[in-house]
Amino acid sequence: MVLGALGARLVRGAVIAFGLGHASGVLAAAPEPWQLYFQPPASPVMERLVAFHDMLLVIIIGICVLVLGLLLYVIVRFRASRNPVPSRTSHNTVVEVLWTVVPVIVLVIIAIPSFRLLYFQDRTADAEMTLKVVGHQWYWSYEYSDDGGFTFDANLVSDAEIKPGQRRLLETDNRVVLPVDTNVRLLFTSTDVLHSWAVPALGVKMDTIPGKVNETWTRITKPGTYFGQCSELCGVNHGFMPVAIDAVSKEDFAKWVAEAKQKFARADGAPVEVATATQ
Ligand SMILES: [Cu+2]
Repeated sequence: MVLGALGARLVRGAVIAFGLGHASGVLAAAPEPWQLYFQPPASPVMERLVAFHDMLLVIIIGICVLVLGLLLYVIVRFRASRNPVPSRTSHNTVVEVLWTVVPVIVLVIIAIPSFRLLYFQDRTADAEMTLKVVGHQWYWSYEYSDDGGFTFDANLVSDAEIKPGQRRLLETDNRVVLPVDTNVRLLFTSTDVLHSWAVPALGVKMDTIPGKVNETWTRITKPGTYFGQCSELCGVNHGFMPVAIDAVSKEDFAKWVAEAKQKFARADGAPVEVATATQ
């Protein structure tokens, strides 16, 4: 147990020591060269995912050490030179019960927090706003469904257009903007094929499926920029439909919404139609 916790801490220490993580005040959560471990968590779900991962790491290391120890013991203690006449033992009821019951107990120990986390990720009872994510070949569109709502597309910034300081293959022409410390209901669908909207720092990875609406939620705990990518093979440009999210204060978000309503208004002034799951 101690070894496992130490291992997890060592890995995390290395991540921070080599400047691969951002210990506090997340500015940009994105994959880094030679990164180990997760991006710094920025939502309650991701915090719990990391804690669950660390717990599993402890259990896995414990099992590996135990099995390796038993193997080494058997190899040394029962080697041919020491046992010229081998034992003919074929059954031992106590040992057989133990190696059945102990793994079952370990699996139950893992299953309980695992199911709790699955239900925690599932949805939030008190969503303060809704963001609908629609997958297309090969870009995302976003619908802010509250207050009349507006919608826009987010396309990859190509290599030809990328500016210094921007992240290649992760930058989009329009970023998603979300307020921090707000329960956001996330709805997902697609107009063509399966995609998957994945943002590691938020612990969100959800398939977008034509004709179906999936739901999860997030609550971003730190202002900053969060990057993600499509994580379901969806065609030739699968690798070129990133996600870029700006998490801002509630006041800044209200300002952005006012601007976005103008910027993304329909030419005829009609309210933006919210796409249905079946197009
Ligand atoms: Cu895709």
